[in-house]
Amino acid sequence: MLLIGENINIMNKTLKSAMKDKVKEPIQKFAIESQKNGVDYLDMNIGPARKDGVELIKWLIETIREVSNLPLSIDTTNIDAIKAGLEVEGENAIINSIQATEEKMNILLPLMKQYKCKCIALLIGKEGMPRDVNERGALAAEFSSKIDEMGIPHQKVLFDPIVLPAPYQQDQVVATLEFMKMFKEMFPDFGSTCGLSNVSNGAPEKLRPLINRTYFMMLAKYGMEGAILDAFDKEIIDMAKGEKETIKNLIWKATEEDIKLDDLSEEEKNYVKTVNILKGKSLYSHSWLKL
Ligand code: THG
Repeated sequence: MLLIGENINIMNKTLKSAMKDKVKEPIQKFAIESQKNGVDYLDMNIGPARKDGVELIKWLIETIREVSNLPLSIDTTNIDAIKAGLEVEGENAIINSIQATEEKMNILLPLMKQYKCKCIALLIGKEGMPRDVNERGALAAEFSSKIDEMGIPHQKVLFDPIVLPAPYQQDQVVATLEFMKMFKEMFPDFGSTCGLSNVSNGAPEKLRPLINRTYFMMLAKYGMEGAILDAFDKEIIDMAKGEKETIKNLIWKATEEDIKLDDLSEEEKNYVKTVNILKGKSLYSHSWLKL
């Protein structure tokens, strides 16, 4: 599993002001904590960063490099900022991300080739978010043929099938699972990843880790090879590293068949109920564990 810590992101209020005022300490604290918990990469999410993106990404890399040697994922749509990041980090970096539009692929794939780095291929096309499994498949096919045209090795590309929030778009949560079922067969030597925490956006804060962990294991059952995830949730990292075998097996079983709740512990019941939401068997509501 390739684990990318999501926590250095401009949506976080503390880090947003730290990035604005160039205060290193909170960012370094997040980097140290993420590395301690065992992620493989750190995502630097600076949003669109239309102004000052170049300066910001350079400063962020410098700041992180004082405390961590983990490779970095450059998460922005600002092309100059991506270039500036690659200039420093070279082939160790991941471009997060490249959308499946002619314009983005034509600009970013040559950069990827030049720096020999990895990229995340985001399954969003010129018409925006995919609406079902077939649209995801069509976008992946377009991306894949462009990659071959450019002579880029498949191993350098991590497909992101787009994870959407269960509280608002439960059908898309199911569609992404369905897509993963056929992904490995259609695109055997490409990698995969996803913005895992999207799935629990809008759910009660305390229950988000339960949703994230459950969905990650369900995706993994169908071949998902990593995620951009909450590095402060030590349990999800342990699970990804195979240290929660019993829970993982229960999640896998519940993904395939309907399981009786009667003989299960409280913790096990919660995982099975959450699987039932994420596979579309029960309708999402904030109180799904109480039903
Ligand atoms: N695919 C790819 N990259 C991505 C995403 C994706 N990058 C951004 C995002 N989606 C993944 N990263 C996050 C980071 C934070 C949260 C969700 C996804 C998150 N944060 C809390 C919130 O917004 O409520 C708390 C913010 C905070 O305090 O940190 O949920 O899909 N390729």
